[in-house]
Amino acid sequence: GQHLFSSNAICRSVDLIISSKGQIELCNQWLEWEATVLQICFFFFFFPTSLPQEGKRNLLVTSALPYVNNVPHLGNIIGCVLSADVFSRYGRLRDWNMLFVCGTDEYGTATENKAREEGLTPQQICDKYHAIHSSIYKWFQIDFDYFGRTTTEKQTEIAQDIFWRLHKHDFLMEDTVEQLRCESCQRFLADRFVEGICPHCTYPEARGDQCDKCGRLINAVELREPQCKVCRQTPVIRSSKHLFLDLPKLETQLEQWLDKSTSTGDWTANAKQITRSWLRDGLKPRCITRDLKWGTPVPHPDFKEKVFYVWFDAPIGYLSITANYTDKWEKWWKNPDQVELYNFMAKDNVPFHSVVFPCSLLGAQDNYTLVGHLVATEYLNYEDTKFSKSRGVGVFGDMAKDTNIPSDVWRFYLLYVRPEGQDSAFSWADMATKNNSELLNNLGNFINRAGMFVTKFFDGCVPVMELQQEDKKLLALVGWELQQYIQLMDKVKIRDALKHILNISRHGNQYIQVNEPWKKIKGEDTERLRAGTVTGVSVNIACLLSVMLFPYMPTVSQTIRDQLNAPQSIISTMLQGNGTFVCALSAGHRVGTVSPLFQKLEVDQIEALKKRFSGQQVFDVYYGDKVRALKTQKADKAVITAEVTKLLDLKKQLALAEGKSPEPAPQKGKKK
Ligand SMILES: *[C@@H]1O[C@H](CO)[C@@H](O)[C@H](O)[C@H]1NC(C)=O
Ligand SMILES: *[C@@H]1O[C@H](CO)[C@@H](O)[C@H](O)[C@H]1NC(C)=O
Ligand SMILES: *[C@@H]1O[C@H](CO)[C@@H](O)[C@H](O)[C@H]1NC(C)=O
Ligand SMILES: *[C@@H]1O[C@H](CO)[C@@H](O)[C@H](O)[C@H]1NC(C)=O
Ligand SMILES: CC(=O)N[C@H]1CO[C@H](CO)[C@@H](O)[C@@H]1O
Repeated sequence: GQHLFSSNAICRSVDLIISSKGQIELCNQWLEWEATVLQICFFFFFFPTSLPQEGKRNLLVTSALPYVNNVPHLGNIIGCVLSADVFSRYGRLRDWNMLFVCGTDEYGTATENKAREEGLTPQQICDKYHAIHSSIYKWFQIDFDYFGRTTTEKQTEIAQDIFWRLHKHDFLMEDTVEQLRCESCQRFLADRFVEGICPHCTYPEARGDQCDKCGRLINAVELREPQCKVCRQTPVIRSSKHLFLDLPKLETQLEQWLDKSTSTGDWTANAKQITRSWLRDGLKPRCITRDLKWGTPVPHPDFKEKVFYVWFDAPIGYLSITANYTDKWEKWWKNPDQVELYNFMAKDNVPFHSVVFPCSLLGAQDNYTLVGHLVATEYLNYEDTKFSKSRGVGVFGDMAKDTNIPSDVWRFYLLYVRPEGQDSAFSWADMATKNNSELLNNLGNFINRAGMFVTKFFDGCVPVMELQQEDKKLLALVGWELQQYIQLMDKVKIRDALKHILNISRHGNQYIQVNEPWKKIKGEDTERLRAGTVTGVSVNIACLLSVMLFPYMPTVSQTIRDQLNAPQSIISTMLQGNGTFVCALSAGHRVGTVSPLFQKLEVDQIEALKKRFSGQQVFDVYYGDKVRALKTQKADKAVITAEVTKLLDLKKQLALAEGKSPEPAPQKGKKK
């Protein structure tokens, strides 16, 4: 039968009791061999193969394109880029051929507006925020093959090509739309630039797309007493001709393809359910054009003044970003037989990836690679409330590094509470507990003890192992956990798989506790041999853990491998079998300098952080409400201005008291 692990792998050297001289020779052999492996790895890591290969699993991984003018918060990071990063790192461990692309989504009204606010051009805004995004993801060690942007020539070229193909195959239709136009600003108003009285609940500050009070969707022209948000003038209704994608005409084809994709691929339950409910309601034609300037121009002569609407344009960004990475991008995107496409996102993005974008590609009829695996997270809350872009509640990507908590620890905790299957919450107290109990006392403690025993009791060389029943039992357990990990990771159950890593070190700690190698080392020869076996087994498990941790905590993984002086090759070989335990550190292998991996997160430190990140929230909510109330009562402008000034002043004081440079709260962004 198939064994969970091959017990003879770890005890290859069981019957070879090597003299101390022999051990040293073995160490030297290892070193030479490692040098060669290092060179080979160097070659592969720095000149990555970027094209699909015959006979390999070729995985194209995307994470939803973050909107450029927001600073992403922790919820955004775990939902898209971090989850995709863990999976693509795992894919490399499995020796699959991976391409991981992402980039900033840069067109649209929100950018135009931000540019106006900051007195810059839209392109300058994009440049500025693209750099902010890049640096945040770099700090979080998100290892994209390419992080691009949508404001490129490739985007125009590919979006227009798809447009003309849809046009040629008769999947576009024209219709007239009534829109609000502000005559004094000389432009059509996007939904979020109009405010007025909600036609349903009479809330006075409803937006053009939705009412914040009653939550109902609104058509901007239905608002009572609409106002342009920029100049406060009353807009007029104008009709304008637009192009629509004929989704009803593509529905049958879409359903056929969905049946196949959802039954053979890994679609999360929420992705399937959201998609089903869209189809159940029947598809309606969707407008793909907008009266804006900042966008991909519509090439049709009758629609010269218009650009593509972002939902049509943005997913095409995956293709154009790949095109900016390699001229042979079509080998990834027009290769449905060889390439498997994984899309990562938060659940609000599902319909665009499961219905709308696939329809664009199906209608364009150019043999595109369609999504085979759709991985959607639920929402991550902040403490017991919601992350709020507009109110600045929660931790945003650029603040994480100011906490002095290492990026690996952030990654660990976010992945530990990943909203996989249900909503979850980020909590400071819980983060401290997990930091101290799981990372420090469990994982870190086991790996550190294993390494320290080798250093202290065996002069830094892995001792000879003679496996007994108890050791084999442990290895069977470890092999089982490893196999669960592989099966879960293959299915993108990132959070569940992490628990198996922690359980391996839990088993390891118990094993050390029961066998007490620190006592046995002082005993008779048989006792000393026993201490050696326990140490050798433990340090090999630590080595396995360093590989299993690589997707989650890349720096810690590297630190462990450095400390154990483990061959670099284990990263690309250890998980290729499925659940086979490999003895990477044979008797005689010399380890490096071993030191603790983690530090304790102290209670007062956590309390201070918690206070710091909720301070802004308190001020914003309190004073924000006050200002809004005054506005509603139509208070004197001077009174409102005074309150706003006070709010800004208080925030500045707060920031100074916390030793930060005062910065404006991150702005609310578009919902995608
Ligand atoms: C896209 O590629 C072109 C040419 O390779 C390069 O000049 C440009 O900077 C790239 N653009 C982005 C946004 O990376
Ligand atoms: C689509 O691409 C695949 C390669 O992935 C190829 O085998 C197939 O013939 C192509 N189909 C069409 C209709 O071009
Ligand atoms: C891991 O170990 C804990 C504690 O022993 C146990 O409660 C849990 O069920 C285990 N988890 C998995 C995924 O095996
Ligand atoms: C394990 O590998 C064998 C072949 O090496 C394969 O047949 C089997 O399906 C794999 N099992 C899992 C659970 O991946
Ligand atoms: C165990 C662990 O990861 N500890 C981390 C907790 O947070 C502190 C920051 O204060 C880090 O230095 C530790 O590494």
